[in-house]
Amino acid sequence: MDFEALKKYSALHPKPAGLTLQYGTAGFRTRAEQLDHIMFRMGLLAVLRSKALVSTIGVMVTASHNPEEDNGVKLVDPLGEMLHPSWEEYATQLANAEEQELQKIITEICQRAAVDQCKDASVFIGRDTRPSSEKLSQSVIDGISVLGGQYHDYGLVTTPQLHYLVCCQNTQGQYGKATLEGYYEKLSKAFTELIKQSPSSGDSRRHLKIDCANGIGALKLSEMEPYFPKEVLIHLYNDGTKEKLNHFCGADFVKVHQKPPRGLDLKPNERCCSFDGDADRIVYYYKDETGHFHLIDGDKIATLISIFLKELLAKVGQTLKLAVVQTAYANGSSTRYLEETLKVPVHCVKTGVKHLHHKAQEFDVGVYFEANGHGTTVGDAVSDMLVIEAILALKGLTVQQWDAIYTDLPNRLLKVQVADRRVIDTMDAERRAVTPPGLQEKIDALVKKYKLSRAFVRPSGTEDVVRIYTEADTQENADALAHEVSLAVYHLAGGRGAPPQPI
Ligand code: 16G
Ligand code: MG
Repeated sequence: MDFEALKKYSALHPKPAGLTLQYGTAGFRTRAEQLDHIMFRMGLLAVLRSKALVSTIGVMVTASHNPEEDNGVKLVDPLGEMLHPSWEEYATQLANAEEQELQKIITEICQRAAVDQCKDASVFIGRDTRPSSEKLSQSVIDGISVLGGQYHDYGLVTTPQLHYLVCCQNTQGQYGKATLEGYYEKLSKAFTELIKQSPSSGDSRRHLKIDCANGIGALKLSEMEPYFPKEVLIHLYNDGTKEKLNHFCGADFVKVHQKPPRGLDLKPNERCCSFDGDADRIVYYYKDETGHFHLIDGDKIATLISIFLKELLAKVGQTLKLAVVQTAYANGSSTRYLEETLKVPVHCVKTGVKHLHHKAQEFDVGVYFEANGHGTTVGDAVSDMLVIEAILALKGLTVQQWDAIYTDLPNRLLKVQVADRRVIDTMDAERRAVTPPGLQEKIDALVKKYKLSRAFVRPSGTEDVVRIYTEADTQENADALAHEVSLAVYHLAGGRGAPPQPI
């Protein structure tokens, strides 16, 4: 390795003094102006990972649903999966090293991870539409180049497209062609085959309104449109030409606020969906005749897909093992429906796609979704949308009928600022708090006061806050319980600022 060049180039990507960042649930994420050195260093790390596995590695520059001013970066492993957790620690070490320590840290990683420095390195790069993304991806390229790695810059792509491209490359094309055209062809071919079998095909066109969060999804869906079968008509909103990314729109906004995005004119009973800023999340929704908004989240998407797959397996007389993987945020009604009515085993794991993905791999057919709309492959809003549209067409279901499969329990999500969120440690897939002492006992006592209730708290992996989730028989009770739990967190876990106010 040319450590002189490393010294020279790392000085061009200086680390702001005193800044420490963690490789979190989905990589590094913070204000864009703090990330230049991180990008350069993740270029370095991608080269090391590529040499260690003798495979192509992906680097995606995006901050997903965060505000436009933020940015972030995550690494993609050879089969299009999230970076293996054993390397997250190396990422954090490299990110936080002082400039003069970089050489030492790289040498250490090479030793600990048995990196053969003589191997070639190959990295695929992609980025979202944020104004800061292009320059930041150049810094990734500097990091790759300084360690002698080869790269292919795919430019503007969705996060799942980069995952796909990396997987194709490492399976020598078995998974598909490592081009965007290959991605569009693969998905639309599968979709066309499926929808051909639907009873209504030919006589009616399916309309779908899509809120693209003013992000990359709009660009890529327009590119893909010519590949769609003529039965499907998509209408794109929030395409990024007028408004800011994720601003009052996108899957996260719709899920958190339980209301339609700005910029999409919602007519009664029309089927609509929202992507997030890098198009790896999707939620559906509609408005009924009385103007009432109905959210169809990741749990209901998982349920629809499971019903379909279960019927399919029964039809072909297969005894393959089907299971659904959820997190603690899954609505209690969805879990009950899946287990008791559909009789499909459900597993609960920690928040974050990598945990769900890992668990799902234990079954012949594993369906996984987070309530927030991340699911199936590494979460691909486009492929998820296509599978949903195909299933609805095949089963002849309207959006209202889909929604009526079960009724969500009223719920509330809150966050509380504390001095150090690490004082909260959890177990049982984040459903119980082990520390601070007394907190779980207090939550248990509060939960007992309400019907059909449930509550848990966990430190966020992406923001400096503690998250609180509650469910109960009525919205008033879910809100009251959430408020009481937030007070308990505030008092027992070192709350900062003014105490939480009732909702
Ligand atoms: C990240 C995760 C997402 C998770 C969220 C939780 C991926 C690709 N993304 O966005 O799955 O739901 O973090 O955020 O894994 P939190 O820890 O702040 O609640
Ligand atoms: Mg995302």
